[in-house]
Parts: sequence; C-alpha cells; structure tokens
Amino acid sequence: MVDRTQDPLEEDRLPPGQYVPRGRPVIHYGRVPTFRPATWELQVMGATASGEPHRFSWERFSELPRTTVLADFHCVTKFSIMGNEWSGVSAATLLEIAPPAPAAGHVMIWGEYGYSANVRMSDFAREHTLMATELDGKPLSPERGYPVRAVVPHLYAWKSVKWVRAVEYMVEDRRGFWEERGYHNIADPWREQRYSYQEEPGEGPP
Ligand SMILES: Nc1nc2c(c(=O)[nH]1)N[C@H]1C(S)=C(S)[C@@H](COP(=O)(O)O)O[C@H]1N2
Ligand SMILES: [Mo]
Repeated sequence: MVDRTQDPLEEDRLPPGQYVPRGRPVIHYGRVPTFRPATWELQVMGATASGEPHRFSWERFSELPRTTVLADFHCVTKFSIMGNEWSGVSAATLLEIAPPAPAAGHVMIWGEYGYSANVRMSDFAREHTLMATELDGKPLSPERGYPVRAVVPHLYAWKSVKWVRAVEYMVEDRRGFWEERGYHNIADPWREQRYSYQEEPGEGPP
C-alpha cells in the first residue's frame, strides 16, 4: 500500500537547493513520439546472463507483474514534485525475468530518438525503480512518457527516461545523453551531484 502519511512539504524531505513549484512542468529534449503498439517493443540487451537480448512486445510487457511506488521527483533545474504515485513494472522484476550477466555493473536506459541515461546497477536495482505506465492512477500522458517511462526517484530526474525502448546492461560504465553534456554521472540529489566537474575519482567512466 502507498504511504500518504508523510507531509509533502516537510522540510527535510526536500534535497538541498530544491524548491516545490506551483505547477507541474513537463520537460524533455525533442519531440513527443507516437506510440505504435503493433511495432513497439522493449528490449533488454547488452550484457545479459544468456548473452541474448530479451524482447517484450506491448502485449507481453502488459502482462508482467506490477507494483505501485510513492516517490518524490527532483529535477536538476531545482524544482521538486512531491508525492507522485507511479505504477508499473519494477526494475527488480525486469532483472529477474531478463537477468544480467554477473559482470554487469551499470545500465543504460534508452528512450525514443536516442535519449539515454546511465545508472549504476545498484541504483537500477533499488526497490522503487520502475518502468512506469501510470502516474497518480492514470496512464501516462504522451508528454510524460506514454506508454512507459523509467522512474529512478532517488536520482535527479534526467535519469527517469521517458518513452523507454531499451535497457542495456553494461560491464563498463558509459555516459548517457546529459552525462556527456556536463551533468553528473551518478546524480544523487541529496549530495547535490549536479555537474560532472563535481565527480570524485571512480564516480564516472575513466
Ligand atoms: N526521453 C526523454 N526522457 C526524459 C527527458 C528527455 O529529454 N527525453 N528529460 C528528463 C528530464 S531533464 C526531466 S526533469 C524529466 C521530466 O519529466 P516530466 O516531463 O514528467 O516532468 O524527464 C526526464 N526524462
Ligand atoms: Mo530535468
């Protein structure tokens, strides 16, 4: 069950430097893609345990076990949206059904049009990381990532890739779209890991 007892404006729930805006911005780079259920698939590829990619058609993806998570959402541009109820398939479920090779320590999450974000396997495997299909009890709107978006709520929101099409298990770390453009490889909002110049040795690819 979802815990709604926490006060969304409770001071210590907001990471440093963040504020709660009035509205709810929609932010992304590029166009909103059209969902075509007949040809859509989610691929889990790269360093899988079997060495083969796993493909989920929309029909197959829709039959996976589902879960709901209540989580705050922190954009690096400093707004935070508190108390979002996301439903979908947990990353842990995907890891079970499409297991990675033991050497895979990193994950690239790919959206339509080549948008990508890399996360550590340990962040991907967190219990609240989701492949979400619903927000607050309704299917995602097209501009929020319909039909499926990643939600990695404990990291800055650029890691929460909209319109997800692939999950790539990686043995070596690699930078995604914003990580290549000066943003922090790990992106923990509680440590204000906003920019790549803040990275400590070992926090990014060599
Ligand atoms: N595919 C894709 N996903 C994306 C982005 C993007 O440009 N493309 N922008 C990210 C950023 S920077 C933020 S803050 C959130 C915004 O999510 P929202 O539009 O639901 O608020 O989506 C993230 N996911
Ligand atoms: Mo963002």
